Amino acid sequence: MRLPVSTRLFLALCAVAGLPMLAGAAPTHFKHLTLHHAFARATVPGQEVGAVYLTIENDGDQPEVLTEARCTAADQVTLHQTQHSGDMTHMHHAPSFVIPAHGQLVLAPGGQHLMLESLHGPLQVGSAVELTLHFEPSGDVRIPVPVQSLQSEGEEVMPMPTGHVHDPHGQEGGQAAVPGGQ
Ligand SMILES: [Cu+2]
Repeated sequence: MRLPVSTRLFLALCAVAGLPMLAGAAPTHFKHLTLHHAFARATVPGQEVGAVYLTIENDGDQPEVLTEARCTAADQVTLHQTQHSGDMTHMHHAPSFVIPAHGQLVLAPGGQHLMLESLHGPLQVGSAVELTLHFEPSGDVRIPVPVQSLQSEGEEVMPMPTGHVHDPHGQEGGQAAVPGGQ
């Protein structure tokens, strides 16, 4: 059976887009919650704190509240909110994070995150830590969190697909050289 061109193209795109996902953790389904895109920032030796980011979706009819977190790699995990006022950025503790009914909570660089405090050692790219999240009312869920590099706070983490090179100058009808004038 021959697949239509559009289907074959779609499958090819999925294959390309799917590659980077192999490096990350699979989503975790827990009751009405789905936890995905979890990652921890790599740290350097001597660094006392680290950060974990993830997205939590709530398919339930009731809000869920993330009240507590624990991690195998640190003494303590706190819920943090980054705040920008003028050109100052600071973080403060948040007592809890709410995931609204049929909504989501995105923990991302520059915003809400989980702070790993008193790290037991450097978090190295390619390794993983184990995170336990406590939700009210659903209870505890444990997820693996891969360690990834992140150049700077607030920078989008975009895994580069391997084996696929996108030529920015290709396709679009060719780039006509603009005469420079004489
Ligand atoms: Cu923080």
